[in-house]
Formats: sequence, C-alpha cells, structure tokens
Amino acid sequence: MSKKVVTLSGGVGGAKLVQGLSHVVAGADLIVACNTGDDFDHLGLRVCPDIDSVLYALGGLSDQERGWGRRDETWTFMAALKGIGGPDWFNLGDGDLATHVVRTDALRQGKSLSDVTAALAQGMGVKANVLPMSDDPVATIVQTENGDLEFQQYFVGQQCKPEVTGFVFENIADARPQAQILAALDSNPRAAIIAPSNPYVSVNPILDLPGMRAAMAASKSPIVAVSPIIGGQAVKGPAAKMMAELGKDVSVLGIAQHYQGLINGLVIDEQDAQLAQEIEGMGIATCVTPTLMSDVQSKKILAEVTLDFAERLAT
Ligand code: FO1
Repeated sequence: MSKKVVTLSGGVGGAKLVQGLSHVVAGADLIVACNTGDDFDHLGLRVCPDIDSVLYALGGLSDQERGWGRRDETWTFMAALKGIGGPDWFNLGDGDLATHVVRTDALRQGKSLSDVTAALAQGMGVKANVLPMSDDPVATIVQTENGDLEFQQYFVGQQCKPEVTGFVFENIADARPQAQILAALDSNPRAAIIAPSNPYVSVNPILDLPGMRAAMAASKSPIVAVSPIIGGQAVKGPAAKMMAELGKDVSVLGIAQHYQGLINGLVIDEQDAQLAQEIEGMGIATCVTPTLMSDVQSKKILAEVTLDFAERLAT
C-alpha cells in the first residue's frame, strides 16, 4: 500500500475537500484527478474551470463567496469587452485571465494539459499533484428539454434552468485516463476518495473514461465518497435539481444508489443520520459527520474524518 491518496474532484465542493486534504496528506502524495468535461474554448482561450478551482483553492487564491475564480479579482477586461460589444455571458476576471492565457499559450506550443497544469501549480505554490482526468479533450453535453447544450452554455449561459434529460461526454471513448492517476491507483493508495462534487457532470466524466472504473475496482484501496447532498439539497450547484429531473431520489440514498458497486463507504451529514442504516443495507458502510465546509478548519476536519473512515474500511 502506498502513502498516496487519490481524489476525484469537480470544482467548488471538490476543491474545498481537496484543500482540507492538503493539510493532512503530504505534498505530492495527494493526487487530484480533476474533471475536464467542463473545459471549453472561449475567446480563443482554453478555460479549465475545475482544474482552476482546485489550483486556486490549494494556492490560497480562491474566492470563497463565488466558489470559482480568484479572490480580490478585478473586472476591467470584462467591462472593456462589454464596452466593445464582445460576448460577456461568461466572466473572466483580470487575474484569472492570466491563467487562461498562460495555459493556452503552452498548449499551442504542444505541451500537454498535465504539463501545463503542473507548471501552473508550481507558479501558485501548490504542492499536491493536481492532474487533469485526461490529456485528451472530453466535452460534457447536457441534454435538455430544449435540446443539447454545451456544458458552460447550460451552466452559465442558461443558469442551469432547462430541464435535464441526460448527458453525453463527447470523445470519451477515445480519451485515455491520465497515466499518473492510473499509476497511483495501481500503487494501492491509502484511499480513493470521491469528493462531494456533482455525480453526473463532475464525477461521471472521470469514472466513464475507458479503464477508470476497472482501475478503481482493481486497486485494493478503500473507495469512499463524500455526499454532495445534505438534507435533500446540494450545498451549491445543480446536483439536486438534476437528480430530481432524472427521477432519482434526491437524498443521500440517491447518491448511494449512484455509486453502488463502486464505493465501499459513503460519508453523509449528521442531518441524514436516519438514512445510514438503509445505506448500510445496500452494502455501503457509512460515516455520519458534519460535512458542510464553511472554513479551513471544517475542511480539514472533514478530510481527516474521511481518511480515518477509509483506513478503517481497509483493515
Ligand atoms: N460560473 C458562473 O456562474 N458564471 C461565470 O461567469 C463563470 C465564469 C468562470 C470563469 C472561469 C472559471 O474557471 C469558472 C467560471 N465559472 C463561472 C464557474 C464554472 O462555470 C463552474 O464552476 C464549473 O464549470 C462547474 O464546476
């Protein structure tokens, strides 16, 4: 068994847990596999929201209120863009722009997204090993009552309003999981953790990469998810709305059903303690604990509790 901890993460909620984990897992032993299904080209720039949310959180640069982008951000570029009639539906802060410009430039020079992400991490003083789920582009398409929408058109452009009927991950069949993620899983890490991210659009793109579920199943490590649903609601984002629209149980039970067969344990909030027994009946161990991450301390405690839980399952 290696000292590594592999975490599958989306943006906001995932980044918070990863920040907590960075206080309890040393440096590059923390491997973060970031969803890249949200990535897109905008104004000629490659934007990778979940990678950036994780990097900004670990670098102490993230805006806690918005949940995305950098803190103390200024918006001169957006004001100028609007002033000349440019597309202003997607907000790029002045500081955030530097990330997209540097990344796009390096990608154009032929560097991989993994290399570019490593360079950005170094620039931000991030010690954890933050990785894209794949170096091959995968694009999440949200199928809605109004037709198919590219992820950011659905999420930002239409503010998650259209009713969701399903998801397509374009190019996923040809995408290879990032090699270091597979190697880390193969090393039998201390734990594989699924962060409290949206199960459909943040975690499924990672799990649906060819070979990824098999690599997780083959590792002898405990696989533990942290529920993104507390008391029937998502802390942030459209997870609960999507679950309802897809006819799923909008509760930690729905999350347990989603990951059944993959995970050994599920961390649920104290508010959902009454559902623990039913989840245990599904063959999934539970850990009941406060899961709302409102400050550094609560992130760190949830990370510790999650790792302890995983390690108990391993023995
Ligand atoms: N989310 C918004 O709701 N509105 C925005 O204008 C916006 C801009 C943006 C720019 C860079 C970035 O990295 C993220 C940004 N996000 C914005 C968040 C992003 O759409 C979502 O956080 C993720 O894709 C979902 O995890």
